[in-house]
Amino acid sequence: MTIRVGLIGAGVMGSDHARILSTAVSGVELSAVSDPEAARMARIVETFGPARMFTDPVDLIRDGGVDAVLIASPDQTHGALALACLDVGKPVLCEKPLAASVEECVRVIGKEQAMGKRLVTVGYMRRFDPGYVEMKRRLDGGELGAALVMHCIHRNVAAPSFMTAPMLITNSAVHEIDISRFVLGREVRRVSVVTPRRTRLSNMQDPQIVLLEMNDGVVVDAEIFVNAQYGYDVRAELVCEKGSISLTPPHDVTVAHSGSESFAFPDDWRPRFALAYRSELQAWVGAIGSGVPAGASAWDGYVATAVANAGLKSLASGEPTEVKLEARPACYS
Ligand code: ISE
Repeated sequence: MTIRVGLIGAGVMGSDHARILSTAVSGVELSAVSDPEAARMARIVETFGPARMFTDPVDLIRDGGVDAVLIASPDQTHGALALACLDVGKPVLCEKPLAASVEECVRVIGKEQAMGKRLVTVGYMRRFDPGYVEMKRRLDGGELGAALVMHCIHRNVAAPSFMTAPMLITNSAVHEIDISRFVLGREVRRVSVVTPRRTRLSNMQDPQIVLLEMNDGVVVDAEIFVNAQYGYDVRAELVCEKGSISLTPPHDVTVAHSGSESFAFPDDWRPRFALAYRSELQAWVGAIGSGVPAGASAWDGYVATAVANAGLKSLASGEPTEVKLEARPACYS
């Protein structure tokens, strides 16, 4: 059976998802695309083959030729579009964040729970990155003892013009929020955002240090620096009682030349997490076929947004902020 996917959003991520779906994922066909800009839709159709074009994303969601929906539109549109997918009972992979507000996330969870069916997956692709998967496997194996501290680094080359200081948390640090929950298997109880000296190459608070206190006492520190200039660089080291587990940068070669050995950093997250994106999409398509969910759930999407929002309060107040979560519905355990 071929799953006909409708893609909402033909920007950077939408185009990349279109490429991966059309070239690297089996059992799927890109059947429709929606974007406010006709030229961007046309580029996807020209490059990746015939797909119907919709100006209104809700028309795409309701269309009989679309079995499942991939949302890659701007962050603030995610929640309403995910709800529209649930209205018609279609599986949806929603790019992170699930929704900008906690209230909207709660509406998605409530609706999914009432339907009695897991239809929403959130695109926290790092859960499919071989490095983080192995980090979790080694921690769960127990040979290194209990986790104590997780150090994370998340650096982008240069922030797009629409990026704001709060977005370092809601758009970038949400990945560390999600992946630390995934690796450690714990919830975040308190968030503090520390603001170091600012780079002169940006007019917002950049970098920021996001500190997550997990409910078993593990502390996660994440440096988020979105104008780091030199390359896209994501690192993590999990310090345990009897050793530590570090991600190794996934490059194909190192080059020895002129007295030094080096490797190249990617420009952004697409090459760095290429394998993760591909596995995430393949797992999503497989899960639609099998009915067994894979990847981050709507609950995970809700928690990431709730923790990020606590981070926003801490950024504004300078104080640590407690995270208060709803009770987890049984369908997400
Ligand atoms: C972007 O939206 C992403 O999701 C990337 O993975 C992240 O590294 C980047 O900081 C975000 O702006």
